[in-house]
Amino acid sequence: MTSAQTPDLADLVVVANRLPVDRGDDGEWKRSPGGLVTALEPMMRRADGAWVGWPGKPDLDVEPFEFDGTHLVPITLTEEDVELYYEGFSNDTIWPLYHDVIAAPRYRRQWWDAYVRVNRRFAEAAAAVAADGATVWVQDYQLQLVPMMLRELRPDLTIGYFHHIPFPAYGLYSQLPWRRQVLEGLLGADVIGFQRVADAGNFARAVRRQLRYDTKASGITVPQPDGTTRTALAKAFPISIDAESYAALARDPKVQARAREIREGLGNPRKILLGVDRLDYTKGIRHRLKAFGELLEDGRIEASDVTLVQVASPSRERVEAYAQLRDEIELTVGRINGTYDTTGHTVIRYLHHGYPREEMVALFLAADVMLVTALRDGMNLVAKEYVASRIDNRGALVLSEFAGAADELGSALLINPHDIVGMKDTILRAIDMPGAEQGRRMRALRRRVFEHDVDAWSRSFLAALEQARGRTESAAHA
Ligand code: GDG
Repeated sequence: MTSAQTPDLADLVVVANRLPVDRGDDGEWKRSPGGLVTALEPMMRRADGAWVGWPGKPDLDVEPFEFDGTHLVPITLTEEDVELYYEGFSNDTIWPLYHDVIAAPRYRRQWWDAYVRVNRRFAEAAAAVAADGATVWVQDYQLQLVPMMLRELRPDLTIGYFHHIPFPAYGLYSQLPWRRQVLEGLLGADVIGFQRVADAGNFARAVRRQLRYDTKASGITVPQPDGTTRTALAKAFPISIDAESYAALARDPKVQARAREIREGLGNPRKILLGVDRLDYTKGIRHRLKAFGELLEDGRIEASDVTLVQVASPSRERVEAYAQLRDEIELTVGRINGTYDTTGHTVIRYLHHGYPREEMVALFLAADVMLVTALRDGMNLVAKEYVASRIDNRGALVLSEFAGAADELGSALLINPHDIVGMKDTILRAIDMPGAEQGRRMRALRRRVFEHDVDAWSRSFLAALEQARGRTESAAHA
């Protein structure tokens, strides 16, 4: 990970809220299962990189260490930082505001102060570990101020930022009391990546309206303190998955046997529907349950024929909106099951757990219909994971237009989850989809996901950063 002259400095630095590892109760570090880790792993190995992030537990103070060929730089967050910066500003202000205020964002000055303070801590750690002229790639909404802070500390760096969640329309964004500071923070990057073309457009519009900077195509002209200007690129780079690793799991005879076992365990219903989400109000789980419950009530699906498996993995449980959502979902599931279950059959198998990847793929293989009904979602990787796992070219994907994945996966059955009548019709269509149509659609979906996998994503982002470096260097020599 060293540059030629200066040991311990990295030429490529990733800065993310979380480190790519978790510490077990035994004190051992383990690679965390998250998508971003898988996404960046090949690139980190190629580049001998460093990764700056929080180790995931409050008040944990550990020295930098090597893990699997990557230099890890842990950032300590106190209990108070976690409450104000992470649960507060990141997940109770920015998250609901950027997901079109599905839940009401809360604006607290104390949370903002903590966000600034913690962003500075990340920026300083990244500045300390980056080699001369290094590339730094900042990840996501918890760290929107880091690009500008880093540029001020280290003007020699090439800085990228990727935004994993939506960027809202200006009419909503403008609610944010610190709307200028956040835009200025992001504009510290040379390349600002978004999931959808619409997100990049919303960002450019906010910049024009708030800061009055010129924007042309993807370029934003940013005035510099010395009176010159530089160009920041704001553009869509839709994230993806390691598609081949899902297909490989789906080919594993043990996973296939497990898929059969899951079906049998549910009493071999004619059709299995599946939802897999973090338990989050953006994912449209309540709307999905409403549509499913009404289909049973209307007699359009036969209770003994169908089971909906809903995995709702525990998430942000200390944030009030999440605790409330869990209560609502569990009440609804209980009501539907109480009405339609028999001693031998359940209509909704609700699972409030996280599962290993093998089990997720077995679930994908067992499911005839995958339901992705997000009210707003940056991308939604689950939709792509289902597609990558269907090596048999079977199954139907019902996908919300409000998930970024809808821009790429046009061969899915697209729905507006607010339109319960439309969603009910589409779920029925998915349940009854003929095999030939499943095959036609699934082949088209798979082609897209395999051609645009996560490696292609990180390569295209880094290529844009390299071009930005070229622009800066030629400007410096002009
Ligand atoms: C954010 C954006 C964007 C879930 N439960 C389990 C489990 N998962 C895995 C899924 C998937 C990942 O977690 C969730 O990714 P999503 O994309 O669906 O959603 P967010 O967590 O909201 O992610 C989103 C993403 O960032 C990337 O940019 O797509 O829009 O909101 O990989 O499979 N994995 C395992 N057990 C579980 O119980 N192993």
